[in-house]
This record gives sequence, C-alpha cells and structure tokens, in this order.
Amino acid sequence: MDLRQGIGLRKLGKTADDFQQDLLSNLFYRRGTTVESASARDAYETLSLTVRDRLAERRSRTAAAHFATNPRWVYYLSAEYLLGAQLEQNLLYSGTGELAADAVKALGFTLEDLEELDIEPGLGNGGLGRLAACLVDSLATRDIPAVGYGIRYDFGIFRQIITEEGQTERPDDWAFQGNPWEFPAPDDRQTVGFYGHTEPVPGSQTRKRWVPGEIVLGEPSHMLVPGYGTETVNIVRLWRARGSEASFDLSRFSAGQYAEAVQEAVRAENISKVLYPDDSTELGRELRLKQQYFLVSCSLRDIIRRFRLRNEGWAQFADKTVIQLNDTHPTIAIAELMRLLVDEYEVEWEEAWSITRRTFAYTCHTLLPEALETWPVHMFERLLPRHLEIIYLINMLFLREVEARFPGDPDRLRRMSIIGEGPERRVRMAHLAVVGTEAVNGVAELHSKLLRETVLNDFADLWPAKFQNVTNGISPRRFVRLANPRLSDLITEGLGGDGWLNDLEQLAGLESLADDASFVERWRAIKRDNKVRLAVGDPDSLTDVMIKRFHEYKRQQLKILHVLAMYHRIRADPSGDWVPRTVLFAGKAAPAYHAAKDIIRLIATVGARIAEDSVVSPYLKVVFPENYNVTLAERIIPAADLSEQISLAGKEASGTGNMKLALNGAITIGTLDGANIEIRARVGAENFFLFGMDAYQAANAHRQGYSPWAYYEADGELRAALDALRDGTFGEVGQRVAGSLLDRDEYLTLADFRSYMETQDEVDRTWRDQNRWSRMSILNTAHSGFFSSDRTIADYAARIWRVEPVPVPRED
Ligand code: NBG
Repeated sequence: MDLRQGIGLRKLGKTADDFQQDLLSNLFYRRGTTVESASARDAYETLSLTVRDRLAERRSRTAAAHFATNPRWVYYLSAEYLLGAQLEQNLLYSGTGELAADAVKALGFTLEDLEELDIEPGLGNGGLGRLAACLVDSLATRDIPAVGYGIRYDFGIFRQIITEEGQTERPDDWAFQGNPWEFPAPDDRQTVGFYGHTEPVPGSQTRKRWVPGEIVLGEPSHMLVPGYGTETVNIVRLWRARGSEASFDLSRFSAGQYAEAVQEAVRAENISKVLYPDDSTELGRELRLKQQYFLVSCSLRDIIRRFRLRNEGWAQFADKTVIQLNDTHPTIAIAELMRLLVDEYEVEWEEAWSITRRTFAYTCHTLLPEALETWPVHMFERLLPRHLEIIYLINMLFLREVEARFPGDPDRLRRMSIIGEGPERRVRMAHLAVVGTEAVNGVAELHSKLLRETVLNDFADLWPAKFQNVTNGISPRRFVRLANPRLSDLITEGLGGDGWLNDLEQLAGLESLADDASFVERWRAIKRDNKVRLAVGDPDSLTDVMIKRFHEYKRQQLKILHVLAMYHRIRADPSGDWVPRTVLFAGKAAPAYHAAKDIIRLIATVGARIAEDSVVSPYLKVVFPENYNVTLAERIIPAADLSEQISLAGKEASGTGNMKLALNGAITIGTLDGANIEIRARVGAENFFLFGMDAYQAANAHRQGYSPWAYYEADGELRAALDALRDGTFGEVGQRVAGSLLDRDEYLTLADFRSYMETQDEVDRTWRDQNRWSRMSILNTAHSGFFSSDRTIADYAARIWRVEPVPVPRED
C-alpha cells in the first residue's frame, strides 16, 4: 500500500449503513463511550467527527492535487474570522445531512438537538471577520489553493447581555467544551521573538542580528474549509501562543512562589487570550501590536516552510505566493518578510524588496481616519526594534522615490511618510501597506473611489495603477441555503435546479416569477413563517431590522429618532391607520465606546417605554435580541422585510449585511453609501428606498458651517423627538444622546432626518400594497446575484492575485 497522501486509504462508505457504522465506531473508539450512556454532547462530538472524517478524506485528495501541481498559492492574513456554526455547514458541504439525521435518530437524538450544541467560534468582531469567512468559503468553492491564517483566541469577542441598563459584556469562552472541528498540528509550531536589541553583522551594511528579549511559541491548529459543489477542502490555520519551556520557573514553583513561577508563561499565553484587547491603556495597545506580530511571524514562517516543500531558492517565491493583508492588522508582515529574507536568508536588500513588494496585496476596509492604524515609534522600538530599523530604511528609499517624482514638495513628503511626525512620532501602517504591496483595493466602488480621492490620494497620484476595487460579497450557501432553507427550496423549484448556489447570477431567472400569483403567495408565506420562527413580534407587522455593529457613523441614533417620531404620531392619533412595525436592533458596541453603548441603552429604554404604552404598543414594538453573532444573523435575516442601511454617506466602506438582507428579499432603506449604491443599481431604483445626502454633500457639510440647532429649530417633529430626550423622559442616557446630537452631530443625523422620515412614509405606503411589496422583494433577490462572494473571489483571482484554480479529482 502506498501511504503517501493517503493513497490506498480505506474509503469511507457512502450508504446509511456505512455512516452509522462510522458514527458508532467514533462513539466507541474516539469518544470512549457507549450507546447506552451517550449524552447529547457525546452524540454531537461523535457526529462532528464522523462528518469531519469525510471532509478530511477530501482534504487529503486536495493536498495531493496541490502538491502535484505546485501552484501559485493565496495566503489570506486576517486578525478575524467569523466562521459561524460548523456542523450544519459541514453536513451540507459533505452531502451527509440525511445520513446524519437518520444515524443520530438511531442514537436517540435529533439533528436539531445536536445543532444546538454547535457553538460558533467567535473569532471576529464584525463585517471584516465575516467577510474573511465568506472569502475562504468561496476560495475553496472556486478550487483556489489557499490558506487562511489567523489567531486562535481563547476568548472571542465578548458575549453580550442586554438589560434596560444597556449592554454588559461577559467572556466568550467559545471552546470551553472543546472544538471537534479543529486539528492540532504541533509539528508546525513556530518560535516568535519580541523586544531585545539588534547587533551589526560584520561585513554587511544592511543585515543585522536581532536578539529578542522574549520568546513565545506559536502552536497551530487548523479547521477544514470545504468548497461547495467541488472536491476542494482548504484550511484555516490558527495560532495559539504558548510559553516556552524556559517560561516555567521550576525553582520558584518549588519554593512555593506559584504565581511568580508561571508569570512568564501567562504573559506569553495572553497574546492569544482575547480578540481585540481593550486598547485604552498603553499595555493593551502593546498587546494588540504583539498579537499582530505574533500572527504575522508564525504565518510567514509557515508560508516559507510550505514554499520550500516544492521549491528552492527565492527566484520563484513571488510567483508562487500571494499574501493578502486583510486591513492593516497584519501589515507588519511587510517588514517581517524583509527581515527574514535579508537577515536570516541573506538575500540582498533590493532583491528582497522586489520579492516583498510582489508578494503582498492590501485590502483597506475603512475610510474613517481614526480607524487607520498607527503605532507610537517608541512602542515599536521597544517591542520590534529590528522591524523599526527596516521600516526606517523602507521609508527613506520610498521618500527618495517620491522626491524624484515630485521634486521640491516637502509637504507631500510629510503627508506620505510612513512615519508621522507630530507631538508623538507614529508608524502609519496603512502607508506601509501601500508602499510594500503590489495592489491596494477598497471593498465597494464608492469606497475605492474615495480612497483614491481622499485618504490615499497622494499614493494614487504616485501609483495610479496600484489602486483597484473589489466589491465585497457573501456566501449564498450560508446566508440563503442554510439560513433560509424554505426560500432556498422555493428558488430551486422556481429555477428548476440548485445551480444558483454556486452561480448566483442565475437568480435573475426569478424575475419572470415576480408576477406569478402562486409563486408570490408562497414567497410571502415563507417570509411570514420565518417571522413566526424568529418570534420577536407580530408576524404580520413590518419587520424593520438594523443589525450591525454599533457605531455613530452607522446611525442607529437616526433610527431611534424615527421610532420616537412614530411614537409621538401614534399617541397624537391613536385611531389612525398605522402600519404596525416591529423594529429590531441587534449588534454589539466596543466595550470602551461609551457613546455607542449609550445608544444601546437608549434603545432598551425606549423599547421598554413603548411596550408599557397601551396606545402605541399595538403598532410599534422595539426589540433587541442580545448577543448578535452569525447564528443569530441567520435567524433574523430571513425574517426581515426592511433592511436599514442608513450610515452617513461616505462612511461605510461597503457593508455586507445589506447584501445578505437584499438576497433574502428584504427591501433596503438606505443612503448612497458603500455597496448600497451597487445594490440599488442592480435591483433597480424603484425597488430601493433612497434617502439622505450623498458623500460629497456630507463631506462639505461641516466645512460649510453645519448647525444641528438649525435643523432642530426648523423641524417640529424632530424638535419634539429631541425634546423628549432632553427633558429626561428617557432618563439621563436620553439627555446624553440628545446632547451629543445637538452639540456637534458629527454624522449629520439631524440633517438627514426629514428625508429619512419622508422615505419611511413611502415605505409604509408601499407596505399597504402587499402585491407591490412582494414584487419588490422578489426582484431584490433576483438581482442580488452579483453579491456572491464567489464573484468577489473571481475578481481577486483575475485582477489582483492572477491565480488559477486547481481542480481536485473526484474519488474513483
Ligand atoms: C468593515 C467596514 C464594512 C465592510 C467590512 C468588510 C472594518 C475595518 N471595516 O463597511 O466597516 O463591509 O469592513 O469589508 O471592519
């Protein structure tokens, strides 16, 4: 038998009997229990292993195909992955759903019971992390050889509890009961240095020796990422920090100094303890930079190890490797690759720089200047002394290039420098990311345009061809097939097949069904049914959802002003013909972001007040399901009628929730921001509720002397809503929120209020014509095909990565 790459492996059977056999054997031999004493958790773990085995078999064929091809690889570096629950997805992708349902029944459980135990890895925070998960899904679906690298945080983003006091945070110990989807890979462990000093290397100008002051181990594990409708199974490799052997002080332990004995190990392990440690202290900020370097250092060494399995020397490295930097968090990789090449592998600086620049590409996910990361030079100097030297040299050579192109323009040099001057010198990571990469992309058309015109304008002048757009996308498998199975079945029936699941433009075929009375009726019945299952309000009311992180630029405060205005209108005319609405908010606020937490608290307060009001409550209900995550999103999105995408134009880079909602037949009320613009262009202006100013008007408003008070004075309804907050009716939190709106209103909430109200009235009028509404809903789904992450990956592959798929042969 030839054991390499599993050739000659006994095949896992395909019949119900085989599956049941494997399940039992896993129960006995891997879980170590018996049918009689198996708990639900035993059954869950065993089922997960049985499904995982089937993917692992495909994984071994994938690895064999990749090894034989020696292809160009995509490496995706990301601080976050919001993978979502794994069991249901992996049942679907391995085609074992029915076998599994029967097999667990024989053990006395239902699949639904076991799915309840499948905790999602909360290794991300918002859109950026979920995007990473959709992209790795589509990379595998498109047969592109790829690895996603990230950190295996012990604690994900916090678990949110909502009370009338607002949000409180609890640790999210997601892997407390273990994670059956993960394979440890201790052989690929890496060693990472921090602190210390550098020493010259005799005979070399550019090489240095870095002597770190602290050594930490990075232990990898990986999770399988199957493609849909294909054989490829890629991986996401996650690093966990460990103290080295030397970090345990046995002599102190023996002397009873238990805490001191492990303090160094604890310090090391803290690196992968939590996602985004609070950065309001210097220590917290340093820990974040440490995390970033830890991820980068482990991953780059792993990438080089993989490269060397099939290649020699460095000539081929940039041809065989593309590393995508997901935002600035992994940007230190540019300096680290230079360090590895120059210091450790003795490559000449120019050659190393040419390799580095051709290897990396950078995706920027923001326009908010405060979200473009910078690190104090003194912190860098202490933590990563060699990297700072390298960045200085990169910067010097870069500024020479700028000077040659734009002679005598010191202002431009100052603006473009990787080192920002000012009261505190700081390393500008976005600048490093632009200088050290071959391609830079924004995540929606408007965003990419504004990047070129504003934040990265000088760089776009210098290197216009470097700047590209790749509009974000979402996985239709997770967000329709798994989240909305009944709609998915109806679409499959309507289109005469399920080919749309990996060719989403096929949805356009639904257009002709938008006038088919029986199709429309079923469409509507499914939406209603999804509302019944969500169980937050009257299923016949208009379900109006705003689900996303809490941030002032996203303007949940505008939505709450609308709620207050409706409250006043209904109170003033209790017998009016009001369209009943269930307004649903969900999302987390950063623990240290007080203004955002105030908005959550205000929503809870207003919601409670309305619930007590017997005049208003028949028409208006505000709900806030707590702990928004992928699993909850999958329940809310299929039930939504109206999708709130109301950020101030020019602030939301793309949005991806907007795409998920449109794809599930919710109609958007939104500004001309991010991907809203592209959604509207595709679904049609008549199937989209537009309001508010555009990005250029918004950018000018403050400069032109914007005054929130002028809007307050001019608009009676707005004034009444704000007065209800100001006079303490909704407690101190209402006063604070109103205060901040009237004081500065950074995000022009009051300026867009009237336009928003008018458009909401239009929403109500449209809702009364249910046939029209349903037609709009169907057309939203029909024309959302562009927003598949499969298309996003095709764009990256063709325009940024220049990679080809490597199909994996089917089992014979
Ligand atoms: C977010 C943007 C969203 C965008 C996602 C994914 C960050 C820094 N940015 O608009 O705010 O959809 O990235 O690109 O998390």
